[in-house]
Amino acid sequence: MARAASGGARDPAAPAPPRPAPPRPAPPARLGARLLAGLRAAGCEPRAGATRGRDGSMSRGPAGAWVALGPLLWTCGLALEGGMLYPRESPSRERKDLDGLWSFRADFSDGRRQGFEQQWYRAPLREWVNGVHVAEHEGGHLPFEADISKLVQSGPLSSCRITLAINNTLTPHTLPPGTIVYKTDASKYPKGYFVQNTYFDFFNYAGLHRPVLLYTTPTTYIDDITVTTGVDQDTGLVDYQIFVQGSEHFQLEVYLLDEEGKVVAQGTGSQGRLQVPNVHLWWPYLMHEHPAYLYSLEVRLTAQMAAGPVSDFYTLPVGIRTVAVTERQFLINGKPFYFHGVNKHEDADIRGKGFDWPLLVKDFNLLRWLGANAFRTSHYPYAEEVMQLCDRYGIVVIDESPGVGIMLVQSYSNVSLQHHLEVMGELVRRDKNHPSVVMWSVANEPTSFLKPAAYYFKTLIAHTKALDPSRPVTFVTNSNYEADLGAPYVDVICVNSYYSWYHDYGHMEVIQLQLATEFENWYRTYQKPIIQSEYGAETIAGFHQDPPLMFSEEYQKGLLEQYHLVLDQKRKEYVVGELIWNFADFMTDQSPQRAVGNRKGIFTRQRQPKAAAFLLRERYWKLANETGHHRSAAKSQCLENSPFAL
Ligand code: GCB
Repeated sequence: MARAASGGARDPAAPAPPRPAPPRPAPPARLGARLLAGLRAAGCEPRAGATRGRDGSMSRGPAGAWVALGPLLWTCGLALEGGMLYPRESPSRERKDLDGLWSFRADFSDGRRQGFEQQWYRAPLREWVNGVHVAEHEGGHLPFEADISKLVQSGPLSSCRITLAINNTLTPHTLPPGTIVYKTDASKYPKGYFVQNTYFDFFNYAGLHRPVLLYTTPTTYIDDITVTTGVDQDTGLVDYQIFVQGSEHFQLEVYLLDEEGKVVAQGTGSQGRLQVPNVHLWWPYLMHEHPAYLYSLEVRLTAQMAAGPVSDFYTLPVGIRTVAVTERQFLINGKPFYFHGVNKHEDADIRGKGFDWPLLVKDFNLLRWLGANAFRTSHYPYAEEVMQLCDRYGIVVIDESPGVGIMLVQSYSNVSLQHHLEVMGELVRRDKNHPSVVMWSVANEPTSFLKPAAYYFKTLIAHTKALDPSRPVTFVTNSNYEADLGAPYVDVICVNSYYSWYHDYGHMEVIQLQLATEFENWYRTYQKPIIQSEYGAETIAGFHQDPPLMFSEEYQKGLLEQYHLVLDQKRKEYVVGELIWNFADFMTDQSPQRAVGNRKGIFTRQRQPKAAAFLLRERYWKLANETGHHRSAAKSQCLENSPFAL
């Protein structure tokens, strides 16, 4: 048990004593290999099968037992052990990025279908170090890690081989769900022909999409930190809880530093409350003259081990802010917040879904150019580095799980629900400390009118709230307001609609009536704030038509303008946000409805603006000036001149 578990926050009125210099850390003794998500359990040609380790160590042990115990056992037993702090360098920790080109090996052997015949896809993703199996994980997008201290060799000539086997098959019980369908008509398909079906609209890229990191900690180390924040008049409150692994005998010191590096509060012990007088709150972009204020929480651990003292240091960025929902409003720091932003995808030319810093910086510059203050991580958790930039730039996030395409009745089974609960646990564990995250979304457009959806969403939402009582929870619906069985459990109604796009083609004149009626129906039924979580039109950049025809830039603009007329009325009542579909064009499966991907972006896939980007820019800056709580902001073409440039 942790020692010194009581609060121990210092008197906020007393001046902060100088911090003692960090004690000299003991040499790092524990090596953790962290495979930071991107291990998307989706997407490659199923015929490529699971990628095999170079050592060929794909043998599965007693297959029957695996199938019988299946994902439930693995997710329950393994997924939530320990914390998932982002690996950072510190005086006691080293971090090495293993980015680059790995030796990929697709299986072209005669037995390559074995995996499908024996249903290996029911098993999680696996990882070996120097031929020893160290970890497995089910599901993509969220990080997992393993302690590999005992396996790495020491000495100048030794090398360390890390092997990953990634199984990209989607089943009705994975997230997202999918099905493997065998085509048995011998007149049309060769023997054994099958396809992977999915129920979502983005390309299912295979492989590793995010960094693989190797990092060290001392043998006794800070394993997890949970921070929740509050405000009492002009005093900020930071409640912290720290988990330590490796010893029960340790001391913890905690310092909160402002942006100038000055200690503004300090405490000791595994949990406590820090009080920050004259607090600088974390405000969203364009809601304050100094948005996104981040403090640093420095945690110092010292433990007495048989071999001598051990120290560990970890610094967590902390934004102090509150989030609340009323019948008609979404409040940040007690002030009404209106989401004017976008839905995104992790997608671009060349990189596909792969994480890319320059792309990320470009996207954030475009968001700021646009005057967007929010986005939804449609339709899966984004890389941790994205969330860190949101914290830094004040971009508010609706953090969505990979619960997209939940269509089939089988996907509401207990096996599926158990996995979904586990995934929400992993998501909350990873993103709980980000001030930018203001709401969890457990799913996108499920068949929430099906009978089992009621129990499924009731359980899932209650579980997510229990994991994190500090944030509202939603899922994004496109079901009819009367038929939706999950809506009673959400805090905010998030509705997608495509008036004059997927029906009433070309008839923009019906949008206002249909949209206003829909809002009124939802509000009358639930008295909860509403977000227009998707709307948009497919547009090929450079297509022009007057009068506006579908797929032209003029049609996209015209359709958005019709939506805006209604949004402008209803935002005075209970509509609290609008998120365009989509920030940029993105790749999808091939179909007659998609002309090389989904073209509903207001930017092209190469991040060039369509006419709609300029329209939205006008609107978002106007909204910022109306709804922000600061002196009027002049939008500028060039970010350096912007009052909000960082
Ligand atoms: C939706 C989905 C999104 C699609 C979009 C579209 O409702 O949530 O994933 O890409 O519609 O363009 O059809």
